[in-house]
Amino acid sequence: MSELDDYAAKMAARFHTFDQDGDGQVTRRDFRLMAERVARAFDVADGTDQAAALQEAADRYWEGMAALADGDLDGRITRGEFVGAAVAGLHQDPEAFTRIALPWHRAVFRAADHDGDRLVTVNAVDLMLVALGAEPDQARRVAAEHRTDPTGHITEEEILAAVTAYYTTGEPQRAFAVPACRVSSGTARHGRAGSPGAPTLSNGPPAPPRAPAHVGRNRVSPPAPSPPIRSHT
Ligand SMILES: [Ca+2]
Ligand SMILES: [Ca+2]
Repeated sequence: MSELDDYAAKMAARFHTFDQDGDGQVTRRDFRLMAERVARAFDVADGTDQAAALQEAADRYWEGMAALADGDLDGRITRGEFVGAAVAGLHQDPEAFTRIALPWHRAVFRAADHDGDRLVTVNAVDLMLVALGAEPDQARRVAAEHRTDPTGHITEEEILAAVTAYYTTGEPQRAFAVPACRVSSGTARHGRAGSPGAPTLSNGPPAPPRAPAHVGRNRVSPPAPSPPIRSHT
């Protein structure tokens, strides 16, 4: 598979984590549910500035993705549109990522960062991942792979750099399996979602109900088939 195919497969695997209500399409409601889930995970009370910041960031993220993805402008993003949007709008384009998705990830980090020092614990990153749809065992492993500072904390910069790499490159998904559905990318790398050249999913088996890593692995470690896992027992 090419780097682009790897990327598209990774995004196809993520679709169900965005489809929070499980109706097979992503809508503004799903993004708002995602914000509510993060708020609950970090005890962000309704009516606070932080709750509003999460909702606003989620709305912004939805609007950015919809502008890229919603080819028929019906307010719903299908899996194919979602993958097409990520390929056409985020892949290899950190500036687009910064505009569309980074505010959301920053808001999630800040919800987790109770004291506002831009540092969070490994456990907080674990909770963040689970709130975003990762399975607990996988979230724990990915959280533990992050580079920590001398005090054992993970910086905001580390998290946002990892998330940017995750969404803009075909870096392999180590912590989560990529489903077996194939994506034909053709020459559509710069094509708009829904256009004739946009990538489409083949009729492969559906993505299994598992959540890939949302934030990245430790980018300073060499790739290893069985990365060391910090014991949480
Ligand atoms: Ca949905
Ligand atoms: Ca903190």
